[in-house]
Amino acid sequence: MEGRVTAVHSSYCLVWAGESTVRCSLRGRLRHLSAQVTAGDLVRVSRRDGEYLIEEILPRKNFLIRPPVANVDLVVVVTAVTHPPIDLTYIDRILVHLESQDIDAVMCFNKADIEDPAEVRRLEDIYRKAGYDVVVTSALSGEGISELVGKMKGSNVVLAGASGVGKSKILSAITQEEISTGRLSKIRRGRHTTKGVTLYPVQGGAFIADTPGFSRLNVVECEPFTLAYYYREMMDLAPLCHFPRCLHKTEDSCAVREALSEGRIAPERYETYLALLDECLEREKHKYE
Ligand SMILES: Nc1nc2c(ncn2[C@@H]2O[C@H](COP(=O)(O)OP(=O)(O)OP(=O)(O)O)[C@@H](O)[C@H]2O)c(=O)[nH]1
Ligand SMILES: [Mg+2]
Ligand SMILES: [Zn+2]
Repeated sequence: MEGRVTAVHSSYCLVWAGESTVRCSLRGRLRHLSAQVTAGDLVRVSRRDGEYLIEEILPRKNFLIRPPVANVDLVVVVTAVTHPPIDLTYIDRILVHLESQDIDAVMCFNKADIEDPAEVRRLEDIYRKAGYDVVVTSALSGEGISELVGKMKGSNVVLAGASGVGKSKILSAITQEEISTGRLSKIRRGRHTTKGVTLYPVQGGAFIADTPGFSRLNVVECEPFTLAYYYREMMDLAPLCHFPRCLHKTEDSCAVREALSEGRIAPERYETYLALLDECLEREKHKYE
């Protein structure tokens, strides 16, 4: 039978096999797999002497490094507006990484119950215009939670975003599981009962994983001229620029800057593009030192 790995412990894995979770051993010749198997993996499982064994890890369609989850269909990028203050470069760094891995993303503006609705709408518009699906939620009041679940059907979903934006709270609103929030989640994380991430089954065949907010994310690792191809609103324009390796910075006949001046690209997105571009250029410079 086939199933999806939902958690990895040091000597066994939990595998969701259709309608329940089974505990699968990694013994004998399979022991070497314990280093490789990750939450999200699709596996073939056999039953011998009443015990489940993982026979094979099926080929992965992708692999997210931070957090380590295999076969991700959708990442929900969660943010607040002022609690904590939104960091557009942090968000766009995640979105660029996901575009480069060909993983779909949805933007989620959480804490709608305490944020200024006008400001939420302004930020919503920026990401809608950029080509992203957006949902506004309050994990506290429940607003938008069923809409978010509706976007998840059948998918392997990861919640990502800065610390304190409400990822764990959203997960518990979705799964009705008692998952500690705030200070408690940190204590929980320190215990290391599971290696890496735990996936929770959700109605409709979906899975969802919580992750801790990362204070540092990897620098964008792409050639400078390819960065615009990871901005949804720029990817179709970049090939129209006069220079084939246009950086959309100061070059003449630049389709991206033209779209910016005509209001088709949000200045906020262009600003994070320039910030991430500088990182790419910096990296390139050191590559040849
Ligand atoms: N008012 C309000 N507070 C919320 C909402 N969602 C979460 N919070 C609160 O915000 C704080 C942080 O929530 P968490 O769910 O722990 O945030 P997190 O994103 O999981 O943070 P890390 O695990 O550190 O990455 C907690 O005190 C929550 O109760 C919301 O929709 N509205
Ligand atoms: Mg959390
Ligand atoms: Zn250009």
